[in-house]
Amino acid sequence: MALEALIFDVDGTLADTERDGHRVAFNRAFADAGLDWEWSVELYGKLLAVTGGKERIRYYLDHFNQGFSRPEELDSFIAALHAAKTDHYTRMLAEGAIPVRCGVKRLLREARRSGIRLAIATTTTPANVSALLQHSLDRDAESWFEVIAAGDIVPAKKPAPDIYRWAMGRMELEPQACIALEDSRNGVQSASQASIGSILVTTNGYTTDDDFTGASLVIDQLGEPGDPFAVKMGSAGEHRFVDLAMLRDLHGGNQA
Ligand code: XBP
Ligand code: MG
Repeated sequence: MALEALIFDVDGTLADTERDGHRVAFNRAFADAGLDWEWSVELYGKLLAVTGGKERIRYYLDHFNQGFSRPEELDSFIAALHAAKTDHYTRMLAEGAIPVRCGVKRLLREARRSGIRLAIATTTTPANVSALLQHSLDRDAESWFEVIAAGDIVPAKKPAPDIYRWAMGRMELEPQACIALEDSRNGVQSASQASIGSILVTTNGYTTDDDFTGASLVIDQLGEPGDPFAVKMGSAGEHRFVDLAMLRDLHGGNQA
């Protein structure tokens, strides 16, 4: 089946948002609430095992801060903390704190010119996606994507396949017509369980040692002409940076 659509993950894939974005915003929200919690770079790497900010806070309490005396209404306590975190995070993005990753702008521009359909499938909160697209990519970038599937729109977050299924359902697309672009093991599992066979991974500092079973190709970045990617798993043939020709070859190879 011909390649019809690219479905992008957000955090770690479009931009390296976790260490200096989300993590910092969580810590600011904790401080505002008078909590002495401090998520270090190292601890946050462990917490990333769980996707979703609210789910991550709960995982932290269950496994890394069992001594914390929990309020009776734990769900609303976590929801309020998370809402404050989202405010901090979107404000950071509005200040231009996080650029998109190498090659992202170029690839999206080429995809739009060629008429390839674009979508987003992410675990993060919708307001975070809007802020990142608007401030780090382009003022109109939200309109580049036919579907933005994000956050609590599905009850089960990645690695569950639901968010990819939701996006493809909205676009009436078969998984065989799509490529998923991801950065993490949870993301690859989500796309793979949604029957997407073509999965391109660009790793980042937190995911470099993940198990990417199910991915078609794992590289360190999309790259640019003159700034090639390094291949970590699979084969990119003669390609040195990710463009549509490369993605079509990757997708075609997967159909064989
Ligand atoms: C990444 C996530 C999110 C973010 C934090 O999603 O797991 O939870 O870390 O954002 P993806 P929220 O890689 O699928 O883009 O606090 O809004 O959940
Ligand atoms: Mg990701």
